[in-house]
Amino acid sequence: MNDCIFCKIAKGEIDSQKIYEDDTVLAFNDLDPQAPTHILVIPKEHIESAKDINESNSQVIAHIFEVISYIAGDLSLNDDGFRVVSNSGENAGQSVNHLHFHLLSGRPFAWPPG
Ligand code: DGP
Repeated sequence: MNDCIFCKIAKGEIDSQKIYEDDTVLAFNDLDPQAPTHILVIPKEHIESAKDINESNSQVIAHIFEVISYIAGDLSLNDDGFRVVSNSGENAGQSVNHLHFHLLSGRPFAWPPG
């Protein structure tokens, strides 16, 4: 999508601090970190949010979780743990309409979320 920030980041048109990249997935540091580790993991193709996951694109979602597991191991997040969050829609606080998974670690997280 032309006016989508995360599409531009995926294409390299906007800089990001990359953590991981392959043909279909990109992981980069969040601009406004909410924890010592706060990484966004996105599909390079434009999918608006979790509401748009279906059998035509779910392969990349499965791959995103493989990537999350790889990053967690690579950055030694497994001992203390981590949280994966995807906000979908207004009430959940989604502010960028390109599906993304927040990978958060480095401090305790409350449950239930606010
Ligand atoms: P959400 O509120 O769940 O839609 O999360 C969007 C996140 O994206 C938010 O934590 C801030 C981050 N973000 C927004 N614009 C940029 C950007 O241009 N670069 C980076 N690295 N992160 C961004």
